[in-house]
Amino acid sequence: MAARIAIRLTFRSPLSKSFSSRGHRSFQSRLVSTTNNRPEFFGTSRRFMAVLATGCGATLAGFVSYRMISNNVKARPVKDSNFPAKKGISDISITLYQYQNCPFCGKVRAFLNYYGIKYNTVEVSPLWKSELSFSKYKKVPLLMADDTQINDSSVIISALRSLMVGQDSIEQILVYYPEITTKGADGKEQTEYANRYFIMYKEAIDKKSMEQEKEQRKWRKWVDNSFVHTLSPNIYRTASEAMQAFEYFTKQSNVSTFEKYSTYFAGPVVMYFVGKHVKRKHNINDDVRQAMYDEAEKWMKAVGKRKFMGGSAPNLADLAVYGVLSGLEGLDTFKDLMTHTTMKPWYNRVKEAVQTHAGAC
Ligand SMILES: N[C@@H](CCC(=O)N[C@@H](CS)C(=O)NCC(=O)O)C(=O)O
Ligand SMILES: *[C@@H]1O[C@H](CO)[C@@H](O)[C@H](O)[C@H]1NC(C)=O
Ligand SMILES: *[C@@H]1O[C@H](CO)[C@@H](O)[C@H](O)[C@H]1NC(C)=O
Repeated sequence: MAARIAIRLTFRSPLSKSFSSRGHRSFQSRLVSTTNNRPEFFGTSRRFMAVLATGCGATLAGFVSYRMISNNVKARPVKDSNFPAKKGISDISITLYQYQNCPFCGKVRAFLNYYGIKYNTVEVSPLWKSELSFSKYKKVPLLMADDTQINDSSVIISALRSLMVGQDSIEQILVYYPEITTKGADGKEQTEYANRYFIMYKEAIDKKSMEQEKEQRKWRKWVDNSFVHTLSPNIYRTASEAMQAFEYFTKQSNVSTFEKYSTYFAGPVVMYFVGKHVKRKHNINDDVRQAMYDEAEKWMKAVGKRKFMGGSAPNLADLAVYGVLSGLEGLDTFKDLMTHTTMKPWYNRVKEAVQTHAGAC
């Protein structure tokens, strides 16, 4: 019985669910709208303005506006009238709930480390997730900014970046990323966040910066929707690689003895099949290594002659690609990726920038 539970629950452990739950969904037509206390804020087909700027203390000029993802989107309830005054990111106590090897968590850590933001981590145990008992949202990463809970890696990054470049408080910024509850084909409710790749600037920027923002959004989205899905079937490609991955992952994260034990034995076998399942689901080429190399080269081609996609410094897309890979160092998948693609010099540049907190200002 214990073994069966372990197998069932292990199926939902670090990499599995994330990789298998992200199909192409259109939530346009299946919205279960939440209540809307401030129709003027996210009125149906109303445009709202996001004014864009670049990095730390850049020059500002110009505007961009965009539509909400769907005309049906309703904002979640907004606290009435006044938001608390803005607290800067260095005055906020940040706690990241994570799995050490979850690619989405690696992305958030890369972001926090690069900008030199101080934070604590809480390692969530993949089997029982007791550390998340306070939350209805049960995935990692989940971040607490003082008492405010932020869910989803890309929302966390966009919201914290918006806090760094704008004048709004974190509470106010989160209004721009409304929760959208959708019903999947299977009838299950799912939570998505609107605008998750948008940075909400409060100042204007020039046309060139606007293009750069657009490119950054495109590739951040590619990381979540494409790149990450080519990694998992590689990690668990063969039974022995699956075993290697589990040894590596259990060594890195501090799960309790029982969990470690059951994860260790049930894990590789289950994950081997998860690898196969994810592959089918996302229609990845038969040669999963090649599929991963191909995606990696797409990224390198997009970076082109630049040092980083962000130019002389990494942008959020650079940090995202680096972040999802950083948890895999030490695995064959990672070594093969570095030797069979042109990625290595770029990867090491980002790594250096992240580890030296080069974005701190
Ligand atoms: N869209 C989410 C995906 C997060 C996600 O799927 N996380 C996985 C771990 S890598 C998870 O918590 N899955 C649920 C589980 O383990 O039960 C994000 O970007 O943060
Ligand atoms: C995160 O999820 C929780 C539910 O557990 C919800 O109460 C909270 O508002 C969400 N945070 C954001 C910023 O949407
Ligand atoms: C695991 O525990 C060890 C020692 O108790 C600690 O040094 C290490 O940072 C922990 N790792 C994680 C991922 O929490």
